[in-house]
Amino acid sequence: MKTVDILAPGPMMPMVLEKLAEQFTLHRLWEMDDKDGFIKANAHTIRGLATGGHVKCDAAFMGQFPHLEIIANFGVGYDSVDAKWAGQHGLVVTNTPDVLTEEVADTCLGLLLMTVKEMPQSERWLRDGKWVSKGPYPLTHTTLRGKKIGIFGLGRIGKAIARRLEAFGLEISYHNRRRADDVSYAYHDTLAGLASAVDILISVAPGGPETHHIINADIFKALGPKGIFINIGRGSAVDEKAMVAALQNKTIWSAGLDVFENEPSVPAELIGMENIVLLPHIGSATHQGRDAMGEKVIVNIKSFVDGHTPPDKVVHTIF
Ligand code: NAP
Ligand code: 8YV
Repeated sequence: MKTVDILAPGPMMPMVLEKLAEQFTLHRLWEMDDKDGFIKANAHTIRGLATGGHVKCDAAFMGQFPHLEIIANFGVGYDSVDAKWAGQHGLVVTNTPDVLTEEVADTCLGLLLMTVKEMPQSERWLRDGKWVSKGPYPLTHTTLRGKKIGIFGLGRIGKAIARRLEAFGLEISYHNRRRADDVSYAYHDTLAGLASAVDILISVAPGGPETHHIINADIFKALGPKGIFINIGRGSAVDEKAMVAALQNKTIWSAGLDVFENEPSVPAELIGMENIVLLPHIGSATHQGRDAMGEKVIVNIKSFVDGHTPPDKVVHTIF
């Protein structure tokens, strides 16, 4: 008998919804006409939320459910969940780490190469017939050779990116709040220090209040006029207006961006820039990667309901 009520506030992968519905009583809030009415009538039955990237699970939302115990997030980044509030109120938050690490690192390397080697631009040149009408694509403005790379957020994905960059023969340094004891890359105790020491800054740091707009005008100034900024972490970590200005004024040279502040909206100024590369948040976007993430959502909820500590309980909720 299905005895545990799980609420999905927004759409999720069909596979996740199907498996949840097999094991639990699943409520699909986003499909309901009278969402407030449903919550008023049923809030006391809900024990778990299954949620994904763009649905805000803040205190006001979670606080409506008096018997809520677990929030299972689809995504390693759980910045849309107020995990601190959840922890303070005895709720467990889980995420989907590890299974997407190598996938996202692959995407990051692709984005880096596309940006530095102007691959989308040169492909457009070919498709537009310019190879025939104008001749070869112009030599690229820059190269990866001899470049110093800084990684902001040297965690699981950051280290997977760094391992790939080592094979490229590039010098790596990083900034985290704490020095990582399992790497020998140069550590900078400030983000500004890292930005001023490198040619290319890669952000793979989480979103949330601690990193909000941490990459601002000062950081772009420190990166400098030949600098390239790659973001595969979270758009909210960047002051997007400052980044647009830095690109327009040539405070930095270029950027490769997989994530944005108000997805899926991307500022028109960025869309109009020929010399930057924009991807629609595809870091983990393969069937294999997303299926593995979906499995984790199910396993985390099931394990919690069965009375265990879920394997991916996030650290914010451990006091
Ligand atoms: P992780 O292992 O937790 O790594 C995060 C790293 O960031 C840690 O090394 C942490 O080190 C550092 N960090 C956290 N807060 C910081 C702060 N305020 N200042 C400086 N450093 C800070 O996480 P992960 O699995 O690598 O994932 C990282 C992020 O990538 C996710 O949170 C998500 O936002 C993003 N992501 C994006 C995609 C995509 O599709 N584009 C896919 C997956 C993940 P300290 O604790 O020492 O500071
Ligand atoms: C997903 C991500 O695209 O895991 C993350 O933190 O950013 C991506 O893997 C996203 O979470 C799906 O909503």
